Amino acid sequence: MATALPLVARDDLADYVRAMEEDGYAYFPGVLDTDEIAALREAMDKLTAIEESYDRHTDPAQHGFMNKSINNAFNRDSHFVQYLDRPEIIDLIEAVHGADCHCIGMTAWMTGHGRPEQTLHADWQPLTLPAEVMENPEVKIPIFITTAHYYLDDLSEELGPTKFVPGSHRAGRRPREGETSFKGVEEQSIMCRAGDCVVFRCEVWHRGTANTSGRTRYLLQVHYAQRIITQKYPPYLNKFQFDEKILAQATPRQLRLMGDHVPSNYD
Ligand SMILES: O=C(O)CCC(=O)C(=O)O
Ligand SMILES: [Fe+2]
Repeated sequence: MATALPLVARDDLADYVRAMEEDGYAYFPGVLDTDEIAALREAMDKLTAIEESYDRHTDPAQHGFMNKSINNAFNRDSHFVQYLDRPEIIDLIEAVHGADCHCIGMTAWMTGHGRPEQTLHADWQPLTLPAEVMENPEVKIPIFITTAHYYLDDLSEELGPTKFVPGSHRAGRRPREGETSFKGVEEQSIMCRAGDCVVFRCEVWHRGTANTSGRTRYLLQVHYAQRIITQKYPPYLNKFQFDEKILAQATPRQLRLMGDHVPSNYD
């Protein structure tokens, strides 16, 4: 039987930062209320895939399961803009990436019945270092990229929870083929409730799992990074255009998160 990942709310921002350093992830219970969950699911349902923007919406008859993922949802419907800087979450993001950090992507992701198991992976491994270096407590790797997962369902094993190997960001490498644990700690399921948010750093070993539930899992992913790391807003070469109406409504902080920066290195 799969084990559930410990999900513990922290007392203050310093504790949340410590969780990112020690465990590689942090948990925020009940971020969205029932109405917000329903509104976000509805907004996700309304989105349509634009092939040029690398969106996907598969036909289950051909692909085996429904997979709808819409990139940069904040630019598609103003409803999503508030998820650039959701209170509490953004405080942690700015604390770990710096006050000039930005959003490198926002994906509205719906995965249907039949979605297969993913293999364990790190979303990005910025540095590969020997185990003896990583075991030195003085070695502190900056947090380069994080993802906030807003879960919009009560998770069950059937719906396909994300699995994490807690502490695996200290491996200094990606998981090897077939590896399911780090230092004796096995992968564990995020069995959270609709409206909860989990923030994790890019080096944490994790994976999506099979959806055998007969239902669709709704997940909003917001990716953040240190400013020096590029934003991923396809289509590229001048083809991505911000929606003027969305820019006109955005706050200065939301504009900065979309890329409205003051000059810095290399500018
Ligand atoms: O679907 C999930 O729960 C996680 C997916 C994931 O880690 C990925 O696609 O990189
Ligand atoms: Fe991933």
